Amino acid sequence: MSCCTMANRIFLLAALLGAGLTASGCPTGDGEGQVVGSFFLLGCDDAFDYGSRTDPARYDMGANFFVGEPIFDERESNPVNRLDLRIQRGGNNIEDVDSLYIQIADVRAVAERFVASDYAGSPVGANQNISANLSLYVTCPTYFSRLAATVSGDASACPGLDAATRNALCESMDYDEPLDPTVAFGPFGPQSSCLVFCRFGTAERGTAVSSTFAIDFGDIVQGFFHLNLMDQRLLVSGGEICDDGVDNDGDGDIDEADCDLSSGAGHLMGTFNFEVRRGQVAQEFP
Ligand SMILES: [Ca+2]
Ligand SMILES: [Ca+2]
Ligand SMILES: [Ca+2]
Repeated sequence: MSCCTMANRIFLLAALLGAGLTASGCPTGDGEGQVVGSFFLLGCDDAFDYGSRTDPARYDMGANFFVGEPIFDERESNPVNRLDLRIQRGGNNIEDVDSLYIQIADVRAVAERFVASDYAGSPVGANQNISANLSLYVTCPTYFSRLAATVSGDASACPGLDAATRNALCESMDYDEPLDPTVAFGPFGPQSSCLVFCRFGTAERGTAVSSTFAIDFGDIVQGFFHLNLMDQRLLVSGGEICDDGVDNDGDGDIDEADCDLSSGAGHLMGTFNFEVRRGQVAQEFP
């Protein structure tokens, strides 16, 4: 971690005393990582499109703000630990930034996968244990929907990844290193929608996961991902989406002619390495 070595803590305490530090001595949002992509988004600002269907635009969030929120969901029969992770540029309210929001519905289920020797990541999509969406209030201010991660019908969400390759990738990952969204990343293919954790709190490969496993404030999360993105409005409409290899409306025909074209699609890739800390709500101007 860039922040939490003892020397850095002392430096930060000296330099930033009273400037919104958390109890651990690190500023809220501290961490490292990248969020880049290649996608199009039509109708950004009346006439302005971000890229086009045939020529997606490159994207770099300039991610520099990383927060997380553990949530204990106390359902009667089956309580479950959830986790929300948020990666942004700057610590403004979500309506004022580009923001990648990753939600884990069942943290223990991710840990169970993580500790397995053949762990190769988790699929990311609307109906998966991990979902993710990208809001773009800076890049595309009039786009009020989101680009959501979705598992494409004709591709496996997570590529094959043997233990040696996975470990080598995790050990050599430089979370500060810029990524090029036009170059293949790690084991991922162009339609992968998958998140591979390199660290997941206290989970340790080869050891059993306790029934109460959770990610808490102060735990480290580290990983890398490749997401297949689609306009969220289309994903929730229940209609047939053209050209995604999925029978979205469940009528038995895949990608039939009576379908809707997405007004935004593409892919996103990235890395993250941070200690889970709560994002403070930015002050509203009086
Ligand atoms: Ca159909
Ligand atoms: Ca149909
Ligand atoms: Ca379809």
